[in-house]
Amino acid sequence: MKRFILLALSIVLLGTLAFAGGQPDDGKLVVGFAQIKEDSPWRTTETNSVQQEAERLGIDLKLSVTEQDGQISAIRDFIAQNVDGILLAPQTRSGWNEVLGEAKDAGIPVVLLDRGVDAPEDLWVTQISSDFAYEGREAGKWVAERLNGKGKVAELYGDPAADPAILRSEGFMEIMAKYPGIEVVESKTGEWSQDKGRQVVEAWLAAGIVVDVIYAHNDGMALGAIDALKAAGLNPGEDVLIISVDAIKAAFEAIDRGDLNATVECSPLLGPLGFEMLTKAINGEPVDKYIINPDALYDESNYKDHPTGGF
Ligand code: GYE
Repeated sequence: MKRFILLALSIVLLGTLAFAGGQPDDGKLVVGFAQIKEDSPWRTTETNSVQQEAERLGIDLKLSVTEQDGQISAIRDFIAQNVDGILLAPQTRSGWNEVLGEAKDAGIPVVLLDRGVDAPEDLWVTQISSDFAYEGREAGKWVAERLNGKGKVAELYGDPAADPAILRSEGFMEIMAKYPGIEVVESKTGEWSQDKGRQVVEAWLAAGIVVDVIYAHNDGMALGAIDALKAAGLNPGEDVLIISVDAIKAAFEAIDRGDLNATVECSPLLGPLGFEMLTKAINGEPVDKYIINPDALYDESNYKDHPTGGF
């Protein structure tokens, strides 16, 4: 009988040790990914990039896809599960200080994907993203050249609280300020979505607002603008020029049809860099605070040169 009790106790003890820290100790890294809930090809491509890289590396990925409040809850769940690291695509710039402080106190490194936050830099390892102000400046230079320095522009804004929208607008306006003959007559959020982008342009048309160019912070809203212009009997890409950002496949298809004029690339393929930097941080190795993906502008003249035909 004594032997049986000893055997039972040793099994319980071994089992407990094996699950120390709340995870099966199979040697696999466990990473939580707090992704933004957003119905867009860009976001889906980014999620797939992270999932495929986790599979390739044999990492146990806990994926959560929610609005920002849900992202904060998800990070707290990841901390409770004692994950080894966290990937976060922060929906907006603010509201992260407390939960990122909790992750830091728990000794869990956080890598920011595709957007920045206004939280102190010691609360996160690195931001891996495009240079959004550069994207805005490139779009502004293209518009100035196409308008020959004179005309009216309307801006379809992303989420006004989101890092890429704020910086894409700042970069664009920095260039527009150099051309007194160009007037930005409208700027309204299309909330990153094709449907909302369409609604905004429909309202501009109904109000009799006439512009030469629409600058959209992402391809989704640009596609909505195209829908609205066509419904009004106008020729997008001719009557009204359209430039956007992201370089998703649908944007290149629209350029091919003559509906869209240009898009500035913004790569969503952040999985490999995300895990490379998170693994370095987990191993206590130094990581640059900002890791910027290079971007390029594609228009009618060079879109067929894109290596993959868009994301
Ligand atoms: O440009 C847009 C999505 O954060 C850079 O998010 C990303 C942006 C991207 O809504 O399509």
